[in-house]
Amino acid sequence: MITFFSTLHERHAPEFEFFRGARVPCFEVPARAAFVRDELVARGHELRTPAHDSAPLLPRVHARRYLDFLETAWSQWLEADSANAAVQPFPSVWPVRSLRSDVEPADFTARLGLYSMDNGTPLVAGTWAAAKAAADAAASAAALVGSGTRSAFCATRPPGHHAGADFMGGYCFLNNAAIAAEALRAGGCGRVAILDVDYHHGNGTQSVFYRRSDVLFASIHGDPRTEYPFYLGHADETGEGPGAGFNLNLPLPPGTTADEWFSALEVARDRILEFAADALVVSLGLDTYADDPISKFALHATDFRRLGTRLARLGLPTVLVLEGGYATKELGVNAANVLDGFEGA
Ligand code: OKP
Ligand code: ZN
Repeated sequence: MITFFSTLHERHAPEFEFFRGARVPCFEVPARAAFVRDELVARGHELRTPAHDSAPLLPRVHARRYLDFLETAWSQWLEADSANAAVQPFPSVWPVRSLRSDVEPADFTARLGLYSMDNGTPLVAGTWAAAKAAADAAASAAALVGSGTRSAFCATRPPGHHAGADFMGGYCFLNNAAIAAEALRAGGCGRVAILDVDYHHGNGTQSVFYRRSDVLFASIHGDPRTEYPFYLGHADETGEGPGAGFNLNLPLPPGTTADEWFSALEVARDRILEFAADALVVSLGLDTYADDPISKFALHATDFRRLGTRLARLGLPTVLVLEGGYATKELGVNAANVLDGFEGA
């Protein structure tokens, strides 16, 4: 499968995140994309450097002031104090209910909180370059698929599905799947389905399309009662206004087995077929893997081949974008198994 890959992902390499109040090494690391690239090359998949500029698409998904903040965040951080060059900024205060989010504070950390949903999404000097390259890959894959190629994959990081119109979170900055869907829409696809198979609910993607009927969002994920992102992803979230009925959440409990997971996939598949999508975007998280260090489903390497086969049987032009998956060494085999299952269907 033609796979879009840029070495610019390496520029997003934060050292640590917070876990239980302590600094721990990041789970979302550059080696993830390297393992995926190496396995795809070994199996004969074609790598391409993204050539489409996603800049015109970004405001269709994200708020202008959030994009402006993200693009210049590191220089703003250095302006606050030149000693910040060696420091990872983290938010420590957030505009929750009853606080104002319409006024940008002059304080950098307060602005970072305004544009963040958690303190688990470290930002570094190269974050914008890496996130923009991933968005460019999404735009490039959508352009290729929109012009008649059956499928394309984005072997990119950082991931995107937790990023909303005006916030980062969950290791995500720009919502690559939403950008791919918008690119397909702009290219003439009337109806686009997004299927999110990451272990974590794609709260950002859901929120971007929640009031729209032209983009269906369907997601299978760990129940938000116990799993990140906690505050979205319940089964009763079915869309609003013109989008009523165009959002499908299939939360599953920790410990869900592969057979149970594939039953949920059939429910999602039926809804996508009923929707009569013209194209499919897959938020391909591989953290449903049994040995994933932060997730609690039990899919194995062969299940990812089965997933690829099921995705292909939808019979739709398909863009796949990498989301999570933190069993880093196994990530390449698991991702390549999805692509090979798809192409072998
Ligand atoms: C991103 B994606 C674990 C902290 C978990 C949030 C998880 C983000 C997952 N120590 N932080 O959906 O794979
Ligand atoms: Zn995830």
